Amino acid sequence: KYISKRDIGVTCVAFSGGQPREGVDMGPEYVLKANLIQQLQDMNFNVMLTDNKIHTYKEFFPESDQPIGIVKRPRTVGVVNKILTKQVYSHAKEGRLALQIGGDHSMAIGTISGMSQAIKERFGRDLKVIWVDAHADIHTVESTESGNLHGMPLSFLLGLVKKSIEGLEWIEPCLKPQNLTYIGLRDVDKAEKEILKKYNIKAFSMHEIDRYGIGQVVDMAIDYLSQDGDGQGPIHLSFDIDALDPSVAASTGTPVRGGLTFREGHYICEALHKTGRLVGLDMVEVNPAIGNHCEDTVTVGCSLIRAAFGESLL
Ligand code: 4U7
Ligand code: MN
Ligand code: MN
Ligand code: MN
Repeated sequence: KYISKRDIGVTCVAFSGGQPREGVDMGPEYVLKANLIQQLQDMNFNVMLTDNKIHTYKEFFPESDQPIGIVKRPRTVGVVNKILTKQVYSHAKEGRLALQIGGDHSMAIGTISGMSQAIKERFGRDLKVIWVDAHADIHTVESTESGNLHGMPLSFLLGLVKKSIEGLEWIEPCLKPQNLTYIGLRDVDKAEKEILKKYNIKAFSMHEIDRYGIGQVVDMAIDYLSQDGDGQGPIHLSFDIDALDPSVAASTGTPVRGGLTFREGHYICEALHKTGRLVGLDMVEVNPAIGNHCEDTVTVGCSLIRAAFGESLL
């Protein structure tokens, strides 16, 4: 309804500047080598790769990017996301489904900024976001203890801090707290818990998944995001591979035990496809340099993407 069902714009974000570990910038290369584009074409999609290449954005990195307070690489994260915003915007504006392969999760600043702007212009509506992650990624520049921007994208998108920092001032708050829902949380810092409470943000942690099962949790998440207008507003899925249990996806920078099973992760993607409301997907934090069998994590990433775009089991 919102977007062409058969055209996908893929943006490869070979970026690691939002966190300290090397290798997450190789995520896109490995996912493409695992044949994702062909797999999507075999599902009858027209696939357009942004600029026909994997973006490192390195030509745009500032020469010096000293920490501001403890926040690391703010100008680099800023400039990459500014470009990524335009890339995602131009796919969504043309009516393509937008798939972003990461890369660390700071890239959601750009993917959601670009997508929400396009959705606003095309349909006059707000974008809804489902954030699948072990972590809440909602620290502000004031509350962060690590200084890593992959733990902060949502605070910028929600506009939680009035005073921004150099390189990141351009970000427009484009997401309302009531349009965000989490699934899979299990490693949330104290300051983040306070933010979730203060803004009354809906979250389904692993505890709720144990209690109700993934089927009901996904229903509740979608129902929660269906309370305005015709109840059919477009949804963006930001999927951090560390939401999955480390036994399923070990090659990631911040693994946390007690995560989603292979099937629970796929179920989320399948159910969102079935809504017909999915307009954008980020698959992030795959780090092929971590662990001995990174192909396993890469393969799961590819199959989650196919599930979200409608690969059927039968
Ligand atoms: B990811 C953390 F302290 N909260 O702020 C932080 F636990 O995108 C982790 O979800 C952030 O992988 C993880 O650094 C960011 C930490
Ligand atoms: Mn995470
Ligand atoms: Mn994350
Ligand atoms: Mn992580």
